[in-house]
Amino acid sequence: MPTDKTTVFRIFNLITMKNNQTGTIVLGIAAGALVFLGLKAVTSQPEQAQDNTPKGVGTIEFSETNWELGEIPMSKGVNTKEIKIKNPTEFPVQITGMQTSCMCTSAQIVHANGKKSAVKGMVGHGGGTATMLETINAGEEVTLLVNFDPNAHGPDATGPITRDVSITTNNPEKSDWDLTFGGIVIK
Ligand SMILES: [Cu+2]
Repeated sequence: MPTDKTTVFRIFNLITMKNNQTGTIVLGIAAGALVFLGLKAVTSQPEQAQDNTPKGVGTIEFSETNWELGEIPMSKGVNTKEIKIKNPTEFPVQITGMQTSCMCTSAQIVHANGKKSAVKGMVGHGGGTATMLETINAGEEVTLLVNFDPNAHGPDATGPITRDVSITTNNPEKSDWDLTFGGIVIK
């Protein structure tokens, strides 16, 4: 029984010296490999490091920027209007700020998968800050919930109202968006 070492030795001899035919084939293969590697080195471009950083920033568009709620009965409580916000570009965009013009109005972004942003209201009146960081991916459409509470200003605060929702994005060409809605608060 040959040991492992003698087996290796025999194979070595076979490849190098003892068998001319095999040696020629091995040399041929080796030469072919060298030519192949040489050609590859000459013809292939140096590989660029993969860079997945988006080369731009997206923007947003709204299904509506101005709407009328009509009569808003106090008895029905908070009125919620759904607006669609879409990023039609191939780059993500970030909503960096959102606030409303009055403490009776709040706004929240809801993604299709159910993920919700913080609720934003009027800055400085218990509404916290406008700052947020909500990414709208390329091609993504989200829902903006705009909540108006007709009871927020007390039982006598009937009549016409106009409120604004302001949204800021990280798009330097068009960062600020304003939505306006109106209605008539009734008892
Ligand atoms: Cu108000």
